[in-house]
Amino acid sequence: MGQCRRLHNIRKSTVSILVLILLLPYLRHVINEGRAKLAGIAKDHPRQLVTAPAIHVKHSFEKEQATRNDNNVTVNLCPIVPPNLIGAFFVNMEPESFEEIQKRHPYIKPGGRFQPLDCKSRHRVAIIVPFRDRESHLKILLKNLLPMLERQQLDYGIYVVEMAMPTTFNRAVLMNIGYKEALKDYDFQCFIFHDVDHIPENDLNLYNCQRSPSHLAVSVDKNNYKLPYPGAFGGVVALTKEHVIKVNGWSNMYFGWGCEDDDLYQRIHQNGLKVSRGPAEIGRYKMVKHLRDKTNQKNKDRANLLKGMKTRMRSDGLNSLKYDVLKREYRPLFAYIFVRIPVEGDTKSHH
Ligand code: UD2
Ligand code: MN
Repeated sequence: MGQCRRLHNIRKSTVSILVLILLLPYLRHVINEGRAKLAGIAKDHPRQLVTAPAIHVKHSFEKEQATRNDNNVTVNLCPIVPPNLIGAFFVNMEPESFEEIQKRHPYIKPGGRFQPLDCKSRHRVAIIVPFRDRESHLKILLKNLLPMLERQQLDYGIYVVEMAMPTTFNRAVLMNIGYKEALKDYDFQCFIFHDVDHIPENDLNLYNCQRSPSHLAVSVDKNNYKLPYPGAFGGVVALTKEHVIKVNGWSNMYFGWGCEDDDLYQRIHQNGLKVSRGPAEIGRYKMVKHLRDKTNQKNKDRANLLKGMKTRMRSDGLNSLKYDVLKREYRPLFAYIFVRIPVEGDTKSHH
């Protein structure tokens, strides 16, 4: 009986392999069609490929000639549509050492700064990553993100902002600090606030800013690639410097997990702005699997804080931000900013 079944199985698998081989050309056709469709979608959705020139390009740049600020070389302005995009790409979720990653990116300057070599970028973008004890996530992120940012021809910098122990984690306050510290280095126009565990899967999801603040992590594998609720604004978002100023940045009061992203979403709407989103096929991410961190437990007060957001919005944010910088290092692949955040009753910290 056992023998019989095994023989039967062997025959069955031979048949399946044969069927698969016969189907191969058809499968390839289906995959190619899918890619073409994606490219088509991108064309129909200007968010992914074209940005609002009014925000990003000064008039003098429109002449297609520009001077790059490094050695005063005159180069052409990069094309509006970056020519080397590939759409959906293979995401590699294995961490790799920073040194290995660096070897593949010889043109990245200390602090994770990069400019395209042969044209002047249209976008000066700072990527702000809130961080604590997630080194393997950071390695996976950089490994997948850096090649994509280069293909997108951005003039970018990466800021990893870590919060000192033992204070309960506060993601939003780290976003505010990243924004402020990045502006001390360079005249960034656009800020991508980026969870360390969100790994992009499609380079048509351009890391630049537009007229409206945008939610870039539209579909995440953890949520079965669906938006969890209409006002979701977690994971990865893009705001211009003007947007950040208009909404007074993020609230500083959300210690622990939850609702700080909803607070920002409401600030945006309270200030007469709207959130834009591209198609789910393009705003795709894998989230590195993880448990809730011990020092980032659910914030019990989050619903109340969110209820009172409107009355606090003008006084709680960039204009009330307090922190001490403990370390500021221009590491090969990112600027590392280590900070202490004062908590109530703590009088030692000031800024
Ligand atoms: C959701 C949101 C996230 C944020 C969070 C609530 C989505 C897709 N994601 O993610 O954007 O709003 O809920 O706070 O909606 N971190 C550390 N070390 C820690 C804790 C947090 O580095 O110990 C950073 C890290 O960048 C991480 C981010 O904070 O990705 C968000 O924390 P999370 O990943 O634990 O939260 P999660 O996955 O529930
Ligand atoms: Mn996460």
